[in-house]
Amino acid sequence: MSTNESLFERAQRVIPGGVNSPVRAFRAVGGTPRFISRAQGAWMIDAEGKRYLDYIGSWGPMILGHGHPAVLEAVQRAALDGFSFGAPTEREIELAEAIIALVPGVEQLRLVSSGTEAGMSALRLARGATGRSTIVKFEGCYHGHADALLVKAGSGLATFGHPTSAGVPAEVVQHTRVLEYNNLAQLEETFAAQGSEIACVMIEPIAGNMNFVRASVPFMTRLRELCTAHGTLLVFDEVMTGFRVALGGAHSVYARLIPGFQADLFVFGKVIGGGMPLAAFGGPKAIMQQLAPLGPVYQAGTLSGNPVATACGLATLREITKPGFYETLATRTRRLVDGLTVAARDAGVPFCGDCEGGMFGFFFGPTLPQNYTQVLATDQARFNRFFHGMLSRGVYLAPALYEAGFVSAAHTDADIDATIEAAAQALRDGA
Ligand code: KE4
Repeated sequence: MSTNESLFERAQRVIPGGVNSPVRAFRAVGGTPRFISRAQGAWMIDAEGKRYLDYIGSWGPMILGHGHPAVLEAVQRAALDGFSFGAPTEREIELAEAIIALVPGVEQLRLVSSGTEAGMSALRLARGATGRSTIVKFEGCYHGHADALLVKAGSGLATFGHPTSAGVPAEVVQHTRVLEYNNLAQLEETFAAQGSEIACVMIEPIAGNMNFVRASVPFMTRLRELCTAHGTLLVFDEVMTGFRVALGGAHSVYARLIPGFQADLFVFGKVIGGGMPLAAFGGPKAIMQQLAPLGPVYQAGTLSGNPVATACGLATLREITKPGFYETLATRTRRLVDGLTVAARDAGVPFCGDCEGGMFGFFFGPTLPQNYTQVLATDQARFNRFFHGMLSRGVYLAPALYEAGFVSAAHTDADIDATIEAAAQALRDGA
């Protein structure tokens, strides 16, 4: 039987870093990645037959758990009718209608194959619709690997962003401003200086790419006001939070906290594909009709709206729209975070956690970070020890401090209890 080590050695000979997406290589936490053979419900089984309670859920999509019978049946049936046609299908209409019915402010949407593609397309659309080039993002937020979004803050607000990746020419990110998340002063300063040039502000409303950091209500309120005052589009990147933190995504959380709140464009992914390659971007008809073939903003994709992926997404949406789904999921996720908090307190370890719906995060430090710099200041070494302490006890958490965690509908109360017990043991043992 192959072991994870032997598979990793073999993988590294033919795939850069042995993985098809960097975070899977365990480089942030060290050690050998687990090569997963199969998964069922809340569990993943690796190549050595070891079982893990899965809190990655494919980084969000597997909200129902693995192998949900209704989803499996829908995918099998769709596959028998054909994998891909390169022509429109009714199911794409059904999925678009289902998403539009759940997200106020989305009148039309386009289906694509990844969150990166959705974010990149939304960005191009915002620029095309406003005729402006400057965009704003926030440090610690990740919107996929489109060139213009692989950028870190310049030395000053007015200066250009600097690429975070080789291969991205400086001129490609010269119109990207990177601000500090939750920093009202920087927001005011940037809009005062450049408001009329800003096409859009793209934000993760709950930032799951720096573990779990919420945009404060004052910050989000002011961001909306400034975008409105300057004709800038507010783009909610809900690839991770959409249909994960609530049926209405993070937008419904902020719409409840901020009367009349409404983002302009939305980016979705992960849950809406149910684990298949499917993402989307959407917004008001007047903006969306700027897209080819109607308007001047080009965007396309061979497998966009793929018939098997849309079957998977629709079957997933049917399950998560059932009464009580999110109440149960949120209660279980909250119990997990509260349990971890008590376990850390009993072990005398500085710890704090947060969650919304089926998404959670935690830090080894006294208070919840409000921005990327504060995330960096938490105890990463202890995070890494804790990760391995849990992995060795059969609990698979995110293999990086900068990632969020996910609970599925397949996680039982017994699974949550077992996870909390594993944490208590790991922390007692010095994780
Ligand atoms: P994809 O291109 O990976 O489908 O989506 C990009 C993306 C866009 N926006 C947000 C808010 C995202 O979280 C992501 C992707 N999330 C990462 C997890 N941090 C995917 C995991 C990976 O890169 O392997």
